[in-house]
This record gives sequence, C-alpha cells and structure tokens, in this order.
Amino acid sequence: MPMTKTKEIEKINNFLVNNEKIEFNSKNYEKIEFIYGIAIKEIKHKLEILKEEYKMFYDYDLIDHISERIKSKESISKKMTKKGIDFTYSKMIENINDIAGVRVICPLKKDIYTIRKLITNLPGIKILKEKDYITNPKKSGYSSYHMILEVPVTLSKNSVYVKVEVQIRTMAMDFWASLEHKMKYKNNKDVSKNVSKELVQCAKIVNKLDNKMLLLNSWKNKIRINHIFRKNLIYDLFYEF
Ligand code: 0O2
Repeated sequence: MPMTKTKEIEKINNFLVNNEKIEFNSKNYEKIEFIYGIAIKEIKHKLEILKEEYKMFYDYDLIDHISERIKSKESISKKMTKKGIDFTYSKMIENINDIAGVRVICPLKKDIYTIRKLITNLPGIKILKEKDYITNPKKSGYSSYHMILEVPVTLSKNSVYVKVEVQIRTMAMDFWASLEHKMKYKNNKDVSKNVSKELVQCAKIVNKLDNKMLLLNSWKNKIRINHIFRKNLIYDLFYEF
C-alpha cells in the first residue's frame, strides 16, 4: 500500500516564532525573510510559466514583466507604528500582508482580469483578500488590482503557508504609480495640493490611454481601419489630452 505523504501545512508564525519581540537584525528575522523569499520564488515561477504558455500557445504577450521585492525593515516598522501593531513577530506576520510583494505588469486593462483569474485557478494557492483599485481607484488616483495570497512553501521538515501580495497593473498604471511613489506617496506632507491635483489628473489621462489602447486592440482584431478612421484616432490619442 502506498504511504500517504499528506502533512498539515502550518502557518509561518506557528513554525518559527511566537510572541517574541521583533529583532530586525537577528537570525530569526533573516529566517523569516528567507521563507518569504521562497514564497516569492514559488509564485513568480508559476506566473512566468503562464507568461510563456500564453506566448507559445496563443501567440499573445499576456504579461510584460514581473518584478518582486521583500518589504524593507524600515517600511515594515513604519507601517506597524502607523497601524498601532505590537512589535512581535506573530503580529507582524498576521497584520503586514505585503512583506513579500510581486508585481505583474501587463499591456492591456483586460489582461489584468485574465491574470487574476489564472492566479485564482492555481492549485494549492489560497486567496485571502482582493482589492480592485481598477474599478475603484484610490483618492490619489492609484489604480491596480491587489491580491493577498497564501502560498505553500515546502521545507525539509514542514510546509508553511506564506502570504504574498500580488499587484497586477498595466504598463501605463505602473508608469504613473512609480513616479507618484517617488514624488508623493511616501512623503505626503511635503507635496503641495496642486501637485496632488495634477497627479490625479495624470491618473485620469492614464486611464483614458488604457481605455484607448483596449479599443485599438479590439479594432486591430476585428476590422481594417480606414484612412479617415485612422486620422481621427491619431488625433484623439495625441491631441485630446
Ligand atoms: P511599498 O513601498 O510599495 O511597500 P492591507 O493591510 O493589505 O489591507 P495596505 O497594505 O495598508 O492594506 O494598503 P493597500 O491599499 O492594499 O496598498 C498597499 C500597497 O499598494 C502599497 O504598499 C503600495 O505599494 C501600493 N499603493 C497603495 N496606494 C498607493 C498610492 O496612492 N500610490 C502608489 N504609488 N502606490 C500605492 P506600501 O507598503 O504603502 O508601500
């Protein structure tokens, strides 16, 4: 009779640490970062396979690129202070959902929902939370689709579930978010109201551009663009803003 290999998957906080105070420069912290790093590799690998599969089987670039990061100690510390969270490992793991972050950048708005669906269907991955800042952009103008996943990580002695935040956005949204992040997001107070307003305006332009690209793509697939049509389109794209 075959031996069963099923073993309960633990939560990372049961496995490593409990209510100990966080020591950012300790071996324990390094171990936690290591495990989050593996979770990133796991999900990134799966996403890269999907990217290649779409290229090979459907001749379509569903994903432009994937980036990743482990949240810096400073950023974790700031977020915990802001949210009034006790500085223990278990509280950090429980409350900070984006210690491991993966960003998926795609060409078109519709791709975001395709990628979301594909992630939802990945075996073994649990979806904890989703935030649709595409349908409901933030006040800042920020637009992106966020998913908090639980990714199983298999180690020599046990398996643990590790949270990873996946942000899915178009290239245009990414362009806006990267610049806004540098200019404003992290030091809100130093930015004038005018700059904030302009950034919201820019986000609206980005949204328009994304919608036009979507339209263009469907035209490309369905009809031949006649001369007049093309002239109007170019006018729309470059002069309307
Ligand atoms: P960094 O530098 O990217 O690490 P949650 O606890 O998960 O329910 P959370 O994390 O407080 O909620 O908020 P949310 O809205 O899900 O946003 C988390 C991340 O989205 C941020 O992480 C940013 O990466 C991005 N983000 C959210 N709002 C904005 C915005 O207005 N502009 C830009 N550029 N990015 C935004 P961090 O930790 O704040 O920053």
